[in-house]
Amino acid sequence: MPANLTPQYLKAEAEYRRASTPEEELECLQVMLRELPKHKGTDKLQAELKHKISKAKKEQQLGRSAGGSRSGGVRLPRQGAGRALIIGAPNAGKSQLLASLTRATPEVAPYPFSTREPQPGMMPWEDVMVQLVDTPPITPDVLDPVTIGLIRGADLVLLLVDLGSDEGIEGLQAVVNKLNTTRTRLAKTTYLDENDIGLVFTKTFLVFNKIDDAEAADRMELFHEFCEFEFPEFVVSAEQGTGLEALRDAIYHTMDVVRVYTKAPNQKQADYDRPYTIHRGGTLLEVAELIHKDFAASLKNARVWGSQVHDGTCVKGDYVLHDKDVVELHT
Ligand SMILES: Nc1nc2c(ncn2[C@@H]2O[C@H](COP(=O)(O)OP(=O)(O)OP(=O)(O)O)[C@@H](O)[C@H]2O)c(=O)[nH]1
Ligand SMILES: [Mg+2]
Repeated sequence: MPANLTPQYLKAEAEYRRASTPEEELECLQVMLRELPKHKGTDKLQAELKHKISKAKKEQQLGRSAGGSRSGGVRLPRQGAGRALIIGAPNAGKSQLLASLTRATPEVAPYPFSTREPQPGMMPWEDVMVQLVDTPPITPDVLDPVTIGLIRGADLVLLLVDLGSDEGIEGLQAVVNKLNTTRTRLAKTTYLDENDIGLVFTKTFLVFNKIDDAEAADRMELFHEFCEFEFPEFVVSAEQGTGLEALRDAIYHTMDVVRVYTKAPNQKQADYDRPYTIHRGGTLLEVAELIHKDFAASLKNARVWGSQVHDGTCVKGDYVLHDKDVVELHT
């Protein structure tokens, strides 16, 4: 990706990955093109964006949905500080992981293909929530287009490895190989291919599950002998809880958000029950937008209490927030 991309570009790019209609896609592409710094180094990307825009316009005129990679009309609203998607081969323990990290109650079963639809749950981390989504299994023969759409739009993918079975490594490789035949891939960080922005890479953790199994350690050793993946690795027992707290922390920190508490001008105490979360580097205006669309337009200034400012400092909409800032907005 070229350097000096504006926050607006990056925001539009994230929304582009999540777009579920040609209209949304077109809107994001137009913002990306407008925000892209125009110089020799971005020639290719400019051309690619223009190409995508004209394609999206044509598709819109024809009233067709864009490509086969969208989430197939399934609407799973995003909630909380971000979304991590649980994927893997059949029986790897995906649903058990969702059940152990959230209050959701998916079907956990000792036979494969028990999950048929994506299912969300909210994972608490301190006083905020991250959305986790369980998905149907991926095999050499089966990959639900809905799952592909969800991978594209996720902030993080948790790729589960079944250490409870001798077929676990094979199952994992099948998942990665299957995705490599699509335009949605797993990677160490999230990005779009500069020469082909339809090719999306989503940040992935490799999660070894069922470490409580008697042969799990041997299987993991075998894995490291034969496989090389660049993903950060976690070792857990979703069933018994081993390693889950380290995983929970890493999931939250990957969302790269800060918490902001709001306080009404006539109140002494901030509302500490319900922080807003915005991406690190985000401004006061973004918080105002989260509270209410009209709020951002009418925002005059705000007072801030936090670790980086004197208590009650008066700031404008472009103020960059820090974790646990308290803000009092004035319109
Ligand atoms: N020993 C052990 N068994 C586990 C663990 N996690 C899940 N299991 C078992 O593995 C089996 C499959 O678990 P599920 O969570 O249903 O697996 P899944 O990946 O959702 O399976 P599908 O939805 O069919 O793809 C169940 O019998 C679970 O009890 C674990 O950490 N240790
Ligand atoms: Mg399941």
